[in-house]
Amino acid sequence: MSFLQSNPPRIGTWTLGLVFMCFVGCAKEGSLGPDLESLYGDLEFTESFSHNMPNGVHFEQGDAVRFSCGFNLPVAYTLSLTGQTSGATYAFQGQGNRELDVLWFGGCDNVFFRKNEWVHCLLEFPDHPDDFKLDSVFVWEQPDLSNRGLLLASFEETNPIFSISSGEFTESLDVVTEALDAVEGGAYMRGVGAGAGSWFGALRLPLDPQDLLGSSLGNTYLNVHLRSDYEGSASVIKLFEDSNGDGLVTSGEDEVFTTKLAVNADNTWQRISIPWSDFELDLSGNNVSVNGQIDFDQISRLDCTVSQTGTASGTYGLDVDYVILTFDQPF
Ligand SMILES: [Ca+2]
Ligand SMILES: [Ca+2]
Repeated sequence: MSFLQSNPPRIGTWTLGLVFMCFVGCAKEGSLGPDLESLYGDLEFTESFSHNMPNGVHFEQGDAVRFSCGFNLPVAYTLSLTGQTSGATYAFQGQGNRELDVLWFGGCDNVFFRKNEWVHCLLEFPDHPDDFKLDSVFVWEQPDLSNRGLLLASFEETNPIFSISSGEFTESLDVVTEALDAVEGGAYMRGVGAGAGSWFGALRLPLDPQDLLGSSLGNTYLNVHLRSDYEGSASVIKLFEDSNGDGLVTSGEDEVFTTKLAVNADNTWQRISIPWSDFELDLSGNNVSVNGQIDFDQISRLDCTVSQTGTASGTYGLDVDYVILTFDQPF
C-alpha cells in the first residue's frame, strides 16, 4: 500500500521534472556548440581521396568512375575533371555529409573527353582552400552519350542519314575520316568557301516528325560541335518545313526558319546548344510565310550551312561534328 501511495507523482516531483527537462533541453541546445565548432574547425580526411579505376576507365563497356573521400565534418566540395589533351571539363558540386561518393559516366560540360587521355581530378573545398586533393584517371574510350537525345550526325555512321550539298562558292566540303582531332570519334565534316556569298555548302539532316512527338519549341535543343580557323565564319542553321504536305521542301512554298551561330576563329572545338525557340521565320530570297510558326508535324529537314557572320568577300570555313537534338535540357 505504501508502495502504491508513493508511486503517483506529487507536484514537487513534476516541478523537479520540468526543471530537469528544461535543464536537459538547455543542455541539448548547448550541445550544438561542438557541431558548429567542427563545421568551422580543421578539415581532416578520414578516408583518402581516390577512385575505383586505377587501370583506366572503359566507357565503351559502360564503366563509370566512382570517386570517394571521407571527412571529419560536413563540408561543401567541388570535384573538377579536366582532360589533358581535349581540354574537356566536368564538375561535381555538393555538400558532403562527411563523405564524397560520386559516379562519373563520362559526361562533359563542353567538348568530349578524348580516348587515351589522362584526366586530372581536383577536389577542392571552398571553406578550406588549403585542403585540396589531386588524383588522375585514364580514359580509354569515349562514352556513347547518344541516348541523351536524337543523334543526327556523328560522321562515324556506316549508313548515314545525312547528305552534303555544295554550291557555287564552295571550295571544299568533305567528311574527314581517321582524324585524330575529331571532337568525337574519328571523323567530322569540313567545309570551306570563298567569295562574298553567305552559303558555301551545307550538311543536310532529314527529320521525321514522328521523332519529335511531344516536343515543343522551348524544350527542344539543337546541340552542335563547331570549330573554325577562318575569321568571321558562322553556321546558319536552317529548319525546313513541308508546310503544304506534298512530301517536298520547295523554296517559295514551304516555310524556313533560321538562326545564325558565330564560330570563334581559334581552331578549337566548341559546343553550341540552342533552344528551337531561337529560330526565326526566314523571309530571305523567295521564302514565304505560311502561318509564321514552326509546326512540329511538318518539320522535314535541318541544315547546318557553312556561312559567314557578315557579307564581306573572303574565305570562310568550319568543321562540324556530333549534331544531336536533346529534349528538356541542352546536351
Ligand atoms: Ca565524329
Ligand atoms: Ca508553319
